[in-house]
Amino acid sequence: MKGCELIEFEHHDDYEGGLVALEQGKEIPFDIKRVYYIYGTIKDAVRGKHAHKALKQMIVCLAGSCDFILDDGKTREEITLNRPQQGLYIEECIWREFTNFSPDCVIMVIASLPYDESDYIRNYDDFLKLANSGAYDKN
Ligand code: T46
Repeated sequence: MKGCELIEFEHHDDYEGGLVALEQGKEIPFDIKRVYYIYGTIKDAVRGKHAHKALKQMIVCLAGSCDFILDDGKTREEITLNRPQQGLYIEECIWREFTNFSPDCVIMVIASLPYDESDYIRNYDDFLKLANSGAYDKN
């Protein structure tokens, strides 16, 4: 789906363990303005249920697993995140929901903008109108 990409990060593994490095301008294709993480989420919680007007994010499941449902206003895709060596890159105007959290799930999100409630589109009908208006058509 345009506007979303599952990215495999370079990882440095040896018998002692693994390491992934994320740098602005390399693995992270935007200036980093914020990092947050989500943990201790109950299995059947459904988080997200919104899109963003301008925010781009790289989402990494550092431990455990969860499922992301991604929607560009025309199609829906489901992606399981369960490895810290990969990141889900999501651009603006993509509806996301995430659920089916394992008890140990920790999600780290690297974001292109500071937190701003006015950047959220929380109504699905408003999202559909915007997504299908052509304003966010991706090349
Ligand atoms: C997204 C998914 C993956 C803040 O105060 N600062 C922040 O940077 C964020 C992200 C949230 N908050 C507050 C706002 C709410 O009172 O934390 C509370 C939970 O936020 P929200 O309901 O937006 O969280 P999620 O897990 O539904 O969604 C978050 C991000 O908001 C969203 O952009 O893509 O994680």
